[in-house]
Amino acid sequence: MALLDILEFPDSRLRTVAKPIKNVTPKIRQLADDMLQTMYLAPGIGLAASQVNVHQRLIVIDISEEKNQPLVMINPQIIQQEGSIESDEGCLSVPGYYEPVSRYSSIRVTALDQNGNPFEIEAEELLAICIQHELDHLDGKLFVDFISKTKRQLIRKKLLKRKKQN
Ligand code: GNR
Ligand code: NI
Repeated sequence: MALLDILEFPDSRLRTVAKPIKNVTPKIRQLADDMLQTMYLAPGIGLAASQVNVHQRLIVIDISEEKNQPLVMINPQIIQQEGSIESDEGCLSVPGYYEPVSRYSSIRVTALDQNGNPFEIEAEELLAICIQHELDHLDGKLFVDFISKTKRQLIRKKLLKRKKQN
């Protein structure tokens, strides 16, 4: 197990579009484990490989209270979507900031699990929000792309200033 460094906005590497995973190798399984450990420690409810500077289509999620329901999704794809829900979103790559974002309230998603087996899930509310947020990371998008330019630039300025102080 290993803890991974999380890239922070406005790091341009977060804008990389991740590539599909062709083979679910032991290395990919190790990456998923390391991402889960990194996510739990942060703490967060989701993490995309893009955030740890690995530009392959892998996300991990755990929205359970007990933090005992890890979900690994490789090459996730939304195949159905409906409704809308607005909620305050945060991001481990935009630490300390929360802004309202509108998402589909209900989605169906296909993916491969850590053994390379395909599965399909229906997700609603927080799980649906989290999957859409993580999928955006794989496409180089961040929740701050959906807020006003003024707010985004303020967040950018403050995060850069904080980074300098560290
Ligand atoms: O930990 C996280 N919380 C969260 C809250 C509302 C909407 C989305 C998220 S995902 C975030 C972790 C993260 O940055 N994943 O990419
Ligand atoms: Ni995020």
